[in-house]
Amino acid sequence: MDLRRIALIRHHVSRPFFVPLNEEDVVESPVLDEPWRELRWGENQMNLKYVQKYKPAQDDIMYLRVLLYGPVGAGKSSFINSVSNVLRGRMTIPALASATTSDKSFTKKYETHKFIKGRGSSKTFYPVVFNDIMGLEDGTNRGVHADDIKLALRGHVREGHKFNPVAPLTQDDPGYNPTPFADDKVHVLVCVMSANTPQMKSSVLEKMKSIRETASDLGIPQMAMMTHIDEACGETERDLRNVYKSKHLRKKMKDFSSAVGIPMNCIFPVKNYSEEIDMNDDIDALVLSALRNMINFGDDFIERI
Ligand SMILES: Nc1nc2c(ncn2[C@@H]2O[C@H](COP(=O)(O)OP(=O)(O)OP(=O)(O)O)[C@@H](O)[C@H]2O)c(=O)[nH]1
Ligand SMILES: [Mg+2]
Repeated sequence: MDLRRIALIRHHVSRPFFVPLNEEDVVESPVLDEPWRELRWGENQMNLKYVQKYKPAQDDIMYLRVLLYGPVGAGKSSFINSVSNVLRGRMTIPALASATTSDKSFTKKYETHKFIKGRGSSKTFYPVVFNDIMGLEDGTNRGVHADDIKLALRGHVREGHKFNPVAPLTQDDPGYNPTPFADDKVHVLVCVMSANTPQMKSSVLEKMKSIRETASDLGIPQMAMMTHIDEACGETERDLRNVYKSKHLRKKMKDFSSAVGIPMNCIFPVKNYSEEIDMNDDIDALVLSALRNMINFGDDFIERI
């Protein structure tokens, strides 16, 4: 065979093979190539130690108090359970969460959740406590009253107080604490919302706005958690480590940030323990990341008061 013919055959074989694509055939990937926020997935032990070693910056404050608020069914009670699981290293259920999501709040009382540290005679509590609260509902006279949350911020709501959506707490009520201690007051206000719901109702947003304004006046740091990230995005459901690569979740966080006015760097996505029966390192990593930041924000506030 002559050399010219061999060259021609080679040329033919190495020609790229193009398939014409219609525009609708080009599907954009739901995930980014690189995560937009770094999370060190393998460092759970380091973050857990950080939480275990934490002590509030002031001696007269035994407990850093975190108050969770947000729409009904967002996962407030479930987050308390998730934190408890991470701290105890096993499944626990300190806060009753609802089995289903409805438009009526499952949690009705003001309850402080403490987490046991150590065993036997060395048993104590972690110096971080969470207050679970009734959910915010759409419309007036439904769900927790925004004024009750404002009283809770100042420490005026007594343990076990049953919220009354129609009548907010008054000074004559037995549930009113006229003389709160420094650690009855709230040190971090955390808004919990689900990534798996459409836009929040305007009446709920209004209530959240007025609560945030009071917290700002009091100088209380605020952050938010976005739950249900597994249900809201298939890529995250498949692998939680895609959380900061998911375009959908990033957009959800941005929309939420502009709707409620909480900056992106104060919003943390989490997946709560909901149907699992065993512990999971990736769930723990997200819970610990949020928890560590809560402690830092709250402690900055404690230092200032
Ligand atoms: N898949 C999934 N389910 C969740 C998550 N967080 C909470 N849930 C489920 O959502 C439902 C509502 O959760 P709760 O923790 O009761 O919500 P809540 O904010 O305390 O609700 P109220 O007390 O009614 O205001 C429960 O069935 C939980 O199991 C999550 O991140 N992922
Ligand atoms: Mg609840």
